Amino acid sequence: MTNIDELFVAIREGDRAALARAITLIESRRSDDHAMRLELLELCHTDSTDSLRLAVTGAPGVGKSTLIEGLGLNFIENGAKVAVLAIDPSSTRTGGSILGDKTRMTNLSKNESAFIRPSPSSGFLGGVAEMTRETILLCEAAGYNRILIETVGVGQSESSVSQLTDLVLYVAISGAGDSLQGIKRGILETIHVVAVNKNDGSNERASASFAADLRNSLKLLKGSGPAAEVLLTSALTGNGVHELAQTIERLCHSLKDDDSFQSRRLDQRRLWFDDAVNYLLEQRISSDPRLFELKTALKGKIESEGTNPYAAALSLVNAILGS
Ligand SMILES: Nc1nc2c(ncn2[C@@H]2O[C@H](COP(=O)(O)OP(=O)(O)O)[C@@H](O)[C@H]2O)c(=O)[nH]1
Ligand SMILES: [Mg+2]
Repeated sequence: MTNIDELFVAIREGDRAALARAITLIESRRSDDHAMRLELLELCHTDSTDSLRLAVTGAPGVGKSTLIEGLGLNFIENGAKVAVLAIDPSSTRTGGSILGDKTRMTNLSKNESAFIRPSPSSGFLGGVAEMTRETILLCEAAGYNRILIETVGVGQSESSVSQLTDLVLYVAISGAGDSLQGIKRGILETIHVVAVNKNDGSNERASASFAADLRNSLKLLKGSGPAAEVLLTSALTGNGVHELAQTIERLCHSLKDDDSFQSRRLDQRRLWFDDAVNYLLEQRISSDPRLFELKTALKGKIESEGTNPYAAALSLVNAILGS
């Protein structure tokens, strides 16, 4: 039996093993851990406003992890504490990417001021978001003030990660078909900074013209608002990484100077509430065989008997309320 108060004190004191244990507790999702989880979250409740939550997204292999190592070390040089959460939806299947991510960040992982947590997404709907929100709060309670969240830029993960973060960094490379057309529109609008990475060796010319194209397209797309900034980086040589870190810090400051930072966080807290209600209702249903059977039966009726979905939902909700 874990003593949550003791665990929390250890987290606050910067004990990384304690933080790792707490995250494991959050991720376990065992129903008998439910009370402990809640207790832990209550303790971490205060939303840290001196932190920056940065999403780092982009296709596999573009250099996100390598760039995070460089960015993280830059932030640390400026006095920050850096937590890296790598969420890879594909890693539950292959297991490979997570190992890859770790080896790309050897210097960062050796640094006293860094905490790296590769997390396979647990696979259930909304799982990435739910677990990550709680993990962010734990890291902030432990004093980490630069939270970098790496996700693979495919599928749903990147749009949900923008709902958990203050800024979104998109990592792209020239060629490889990774043009603007390849980026889904809804995602493009959530991006604050683009790093055109692998700007080294024979790639340099193509990178520069790709970056220019991106700047033009992003300007058109944004209309009157500020367009996402495009920077050239080489995570391998380190060129441009310091400038990228500075740009991110500058954007962070300007967001905090007006209301947008706080209002975005508030929107995210509202969304968390909605997601949590849905999640808890789902849990209630799946932990009660009678409700679970009713739900399955109602779904069957929608398919086979043409039952009205609204009416079916109403009878399920009534059954939950009456149970
Ligand atoms: N030439 C070059 N290679 C890079 C650069 N950044 C990363 N790589 C290499 O690209 C591969 C994938 O990098 P990784 O950081 O794991 O990409 P991720 O899948 O986006 O996290 C590795 O072999 C890196 O060494 C860069 O700026 N230039
Ligand atoms: Mg990676």
